[in-house]
Order: sequence, then C-alpha cells, then structure tokens
Amino acid sequence: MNPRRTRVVIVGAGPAGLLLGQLLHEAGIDNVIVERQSAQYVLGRIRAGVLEQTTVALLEQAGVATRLHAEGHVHDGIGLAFDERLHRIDLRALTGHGVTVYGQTEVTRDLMSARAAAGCVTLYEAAHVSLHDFDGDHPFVRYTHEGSEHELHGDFIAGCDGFHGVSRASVPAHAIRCFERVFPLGWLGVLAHVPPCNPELVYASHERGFALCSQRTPQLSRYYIQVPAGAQLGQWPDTAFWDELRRRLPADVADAVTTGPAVEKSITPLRGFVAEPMRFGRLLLAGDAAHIVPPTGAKGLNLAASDVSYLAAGLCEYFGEHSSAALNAYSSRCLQRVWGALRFSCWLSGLLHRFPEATPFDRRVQSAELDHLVRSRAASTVLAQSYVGLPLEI
Ligand code: FAS
Ligand code: PHB
Repeated sequence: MNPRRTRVVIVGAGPAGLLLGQLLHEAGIDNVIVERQSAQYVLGRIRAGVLEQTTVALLEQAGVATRLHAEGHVHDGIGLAFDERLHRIDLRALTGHGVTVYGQTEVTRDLMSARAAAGCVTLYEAAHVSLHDFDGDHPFVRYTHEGSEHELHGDFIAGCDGFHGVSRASVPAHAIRCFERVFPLGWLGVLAHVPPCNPELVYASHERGFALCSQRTPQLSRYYIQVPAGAQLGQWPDTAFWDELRRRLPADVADAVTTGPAVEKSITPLRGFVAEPMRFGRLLLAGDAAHIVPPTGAKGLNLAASDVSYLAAGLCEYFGEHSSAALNAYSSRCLQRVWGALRFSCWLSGLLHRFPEATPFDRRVQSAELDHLVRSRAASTVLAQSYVGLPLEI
C-alpha cells in the first residue's frame, strides 16, 4: 500500500536522501523516499571514497556509524606526487584532523539497512515522478509504482535526486540561476580487488596527466587517470589503464601497484555546477541536485551531507518550534559552503591536471605552485584545512 500523506517527501535514495530520511526519523518526523531505481542499482554505483570528520559526525548522529568505525580507515595524510617524487601532506599535524576512507557504497548500504530496520517507507523503482504545488502550502509528488499511479502529499519536498533528477528541472526557469564550468577532461576510474599501492591516497601530477591512487579496504583499491573529454571506455582495456597509471607515478609508487581485473570501470566528466537558490517555496534541493564539484577535492559526498545537516535542522525547527528561521536561511548557508568547496576543488583540479591549452609558461608556473605547496608550511596548511573540511556552523 503506497502512503498518501507524510511530513516530508524525499525524492531520491542516494546518500543525501537516505541521510535526510534517517535524521528526520531520529527526530520523529515522518518521511517517505521515492526512488527511481532499485536498491541494488543504487548500491552498484561506485562513487566517493573520502569522508570529512563532519560527515562522520553526522553519520554518528544518524546512528549509522558502527560499521564505518569498524571498517573505515582514518588517514592522517595524503601524498602529492610530481617530478618523480612523493611528498606527504601531514593533515593531522597541520589541522588536528584526518579523513576517513570508507566508500559511498558502504555509507549508502548502512543508511539503507537503518531505514529498513526503522520501518521507514522507501518506494524503489518509482517511475514518472513529478513535483506539484511546491510554490503553495500543499506540495505533492505524483509517481507510478507497481503499475499504478499515486499521489504523495507532504508539508515539504526534499529534492535529493542528483544532477540528472527531476526536482531542479521542475523549478521554473525564471526562479533559478545556474552556474557551470565544464573541464575539458574526465576521470577514468577503476575498482579492483588488489591491495593499495600506498598506505595513504596519492594525487599525482604528471606531464601525461593526473592520476589518483585511492582505496576502499586493504584488499580493494580505487584508481583514476585523467582522460580527454569524450574518451570512451572501449579505448581503455585493463592493461592500457594499468600501464598508463604507472607511467604517471613515481617509480617506487608505480612498482608498488598491484594490477588486476577491473570489477568496475567508468568515466566521470569533470564539471562544477551550482543552482541558486536551493529553496523554492516548499521544495528544497540538497546534494548533487543542487551542485556538482570536480571530484579532485573529494567534496561531492561531503557537501551532500552538510546540505542535509542544515536541511534536517531547519525541518526539525519548523515542526518542533513552528519557526521557519533556519529554513529561510537554508539556501544561503549551504551555498556559502558549496562555493567554498568549489573554490578549493577547482583550484586543486587546475593545479594537478594537464590542460590542452596550457602553454610551456603555464606548466612552469604549475610546477612552481606544486613546489611551493610542499615547501611552505603555510601553503600546506591551507591545502590541509580545505581537504579535511571546515566545521559545520549549525
Ligand atoms: P546521487 O546522485 O548519489 O543520488 C540521487 C538519487 O536520486 C539516485 O539514487 C537516483 O537514482 C535518484 N533519482 C534520480 N532521478 C530521480 C527521479 N526522477 N525520481 C526519483 N529518484 C531519482 N564525489 C566524491 O566526493 N568523490 C568521488 O570520487 C566522486 N565520484 C563520482 C563519480 C560519479 C560517476 C558521479 C556521478 C559522482 C561522483 N561523486 C564523487 C559525487 C557523488 O559522490 C555525489 O556527491 C553523491 O552521490 C551525492 O549524493 P546525492 O546528492 O544523494 O546524489
Ligand atoms: C575515491 O576514492 O573515489 C576518491 C578519493 C579522493 C578523491 C576523489 C575520489 O579526491
């Protein structure tokens, strides 16, 4: 039986939608998630791998951090590789914080399990989702589920349906302003059941292009190499990927790379995108539905979490104290953090990648910037502060 009414209708069961649903449930606020895909499909998407301490704290608040603490790995530093050398940025010494390596897939799995245990309603494989009357006081969502059409009414709609979702697309053009920068490159990512080549992540800047050595567990590694915009997976058999990855790493790091069959391989275009504002009456956007950041700074998932933190606080204040102050401040509060993350991610992307239009002069400046970054404690501190993430101002 599909419910007809709830407090908050959440569109999308990715990390943003699931985390919001869990925080609202913990606060006693009824919510229903409407998701286009199956749960298996959602879990099959391989995405982020690095959690800021604020995201870890949010997952603890949501009661879903047990496995994260048991299986996640706290990293106190990251490596920057260039000019055939590996330099360590000591995040913990510079900021007092590290980051936690724990895949988005596992975060999603933990949130799905908690939601099912709580008996909250998630309507998977809901088709033809449409949003209605969110500029008034009685918004609702229409959708098809198991062959029948349904309406779900609520006090608010949370658009957590990602970059290609229906929520942002439902906002009239005159009410929204979008900002976008598309980089002329993408990331070819490979997930393989092989041990990581280095105890911590390695961001490599090489004349052939950027490479990233990341990981999920001591037996599961995630690697990326920069590819031109429009590159096709068919051009990259596993052997070609591994050869190119190793060419872009310092020899000792390359020698430590264990190759193996790709269990997942995908290409992600690099773009920055922001929709302003993030609230339209009783529709509030969160996560990738409102913004996309280049994955270089490992911010996408963490921004989705901070949006949700602000949104959950605003909805709790609305339903608990009959005040709209926090909801009225939601968009500006999120956007300040979003643009700060974009500043960092675009800067780091510009520093580490090779751009076709770059002149020899540009490349010398890029090298000097990398050199300065590892020689200057002040410069390393600025990088480390942005990478571990700033506190949430609730
Ligand atoms: P999501 O896109 O994760 O979830 C949206 C959900 O809404 C999906 O389940 C979708 O099926 C559903 N949906 C869509 N349309 C719908 C509709 N009409 N009706 C109902 N449901 C609908 N971030 C990093 O920090 N590091 C990375 O390495 C990284 N790699 C990425 C690789 C790829 C290919 C992509 C696309 C993103 C990557 N990101 C990365 C960013 C990513 O992690 C996002 O920030 C994160 O998934 C955001 O979560 P959500 O906002 O929940 O959006
Ligand atoms: C990942 O592990 O997928 C990952 C890690 C760090 C990044 C981007 C992606 O900056």
